Amino acid sequence: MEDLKALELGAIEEIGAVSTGEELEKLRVRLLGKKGDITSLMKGISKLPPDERPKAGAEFNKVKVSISSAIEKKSAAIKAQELSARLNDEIFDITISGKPYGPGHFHPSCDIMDEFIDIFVGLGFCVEEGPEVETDEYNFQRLNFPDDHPARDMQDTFYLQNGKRLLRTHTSTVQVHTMLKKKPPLAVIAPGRVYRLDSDITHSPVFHQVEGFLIDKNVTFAHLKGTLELFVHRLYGKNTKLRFRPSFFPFTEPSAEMDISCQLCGGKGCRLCKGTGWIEILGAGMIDPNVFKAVGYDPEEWTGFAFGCGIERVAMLKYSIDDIRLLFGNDKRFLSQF
Ligand code: FA5
Repeated sequence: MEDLKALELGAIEEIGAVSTGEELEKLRVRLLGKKGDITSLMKGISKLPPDERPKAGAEFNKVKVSISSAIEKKSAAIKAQELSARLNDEIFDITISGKPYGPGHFHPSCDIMDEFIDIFVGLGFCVEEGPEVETDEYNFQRLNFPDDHPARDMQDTFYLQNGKRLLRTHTSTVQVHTMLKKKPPLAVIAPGRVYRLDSDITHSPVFHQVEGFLIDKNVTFAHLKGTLELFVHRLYGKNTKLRFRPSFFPFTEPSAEMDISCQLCGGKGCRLCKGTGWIEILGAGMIDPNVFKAVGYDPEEWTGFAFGCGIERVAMLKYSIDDIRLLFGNDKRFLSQF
């Protein structure tokens, strides 16, 4: 106990004499650290008779608290001293003009989204939105994805709450929400953020889609093709070629994917289009009768087309961007080019 008292007095004296933060930190480690003076002295407790140990332990704790608080006080005093020295030394010229900030502008993905919406609103479509956190029912079941259907694997899903909820993998969910809320005829576009476990130069784990669907009597694939052709020619110019490839989506029958000629290489083949000259921008098709049944529409009476398009892909093609990740990096050197 005498050694402990001596250590405490010595420590308080040394703390008082320290003049920099660095010295204080070294002293703290020497006194209170794992291999410090107090820890070494504490080892002696085990040699005491058992009935004296609790009292000795309590004494050690008191000394630790007293040294820690002396260090804290000293640290605050040193910081205050350093600040006042800096304030005295530094010259701050308030007459120097600040760094100029240029006017901001929209992100290229927002520009494309707005242009997309404008084109379709001009065609009489109205805008609907849906939640980003969804249930299996809206993302899959009501879109005719039966349980364990292999098409579920095409969309690598981020699940939440042990699979009870998920981050929507596509904006086709808004088809279901809208059909449950409204009666046909309908012409809707649904822009929004979607999520997939996917990452490379043309795939991002979070990206934007615009869903479009039109439900009326006697709608045919020709209406779908005509609408998309008009959209592509408005957005990219009349010389842009487009092609449809047969595909599969559980919620459309027949289904197709639409490619447009690569704007980066003019169709010759490059890194972006993986040498093919074409880039896929959307999936589309005629709404499957099972989707109508799942929302209570009569499939004998109503027909419709739907499509879902990746906004970043469209932006990449329009502005010849060869890596989708640039659109999410928020590097001002990149963004200032638009
Ligand atoms: C779908 O998501 C369907 N819901 C589209 C659809 C809607 C089909 C209505 C039929 C009717 P797909 O998984 O192919 O389909 O994605 C559609 C588009 O999203 C792709 O063409 C592509 O442009 C874009 N896309 C897909 N995955 C990514 C990703 N990880 N990063 C960026 N864009 C992506």
